[in-house]
Amino acid sequence: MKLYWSSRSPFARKVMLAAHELGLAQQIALVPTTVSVLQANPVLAQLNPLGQVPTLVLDSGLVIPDSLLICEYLDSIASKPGLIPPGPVRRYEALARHAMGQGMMETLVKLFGERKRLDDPLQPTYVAAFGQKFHRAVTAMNAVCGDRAGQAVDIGDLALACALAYADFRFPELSWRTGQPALNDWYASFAQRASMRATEFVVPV
Ligand SMILES: N[C@@H](CCC(=O)N[C@@H](CS)C(=O)NCC(=O)O)C(=O)O
Repeated sequence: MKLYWSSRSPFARKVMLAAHELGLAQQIALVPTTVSVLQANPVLAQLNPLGQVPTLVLDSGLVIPDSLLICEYLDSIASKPGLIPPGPVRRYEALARHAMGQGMMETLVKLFGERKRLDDPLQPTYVAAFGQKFHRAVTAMNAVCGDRAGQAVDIGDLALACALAYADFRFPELSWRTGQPALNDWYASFAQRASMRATEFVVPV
């Protein structure tokens, strides 16, 4: 299978984190792909009209867009699945944390886009609102991450780790650790995982 992927995309990193955690990384051929909201990548847009990374293309030709859907597919073919736990309680508890991490990533990606819109008089208002949204989510996750101690890694952990790693990568000035000791400890431990080390963000030279 082929993954249209960018070394700067937090959504693509989440997919590769899942692949490493599930022991499937060697089965995925990465296709480095440059995307822009303003200019569709012609090769990718043929496969996924949304023109977004990550996009997975199976050997059968089936195209799977969207990072959560791709993670769900990988979990379904793994010999030891479990990133999306079964049963209504654990499943939706994990997916709810995933939605929070995903929303944090989406907020930061929008914030990154705002840096390029310096001609817009509302730019500072958007920057402030996105920053506040991110900090509210960080505070909420600081309050619950202690419950993850000793639990098996799940999709919610992957999304949260990618969001915080992306904040460090693009927005160190947001200083998300300030006043969030539990989340700082949780992330410091999670960041030691082999999957995190194998999927570091990279800006191509
Ligand atoms: N909901 C999608 C979001 C993917 C996404 O926004 N990817 C960005 C890169 S970080 C992208 O492809 N942007 C180009 C575009 O939206 O046209 C997912 O989780 O996979």
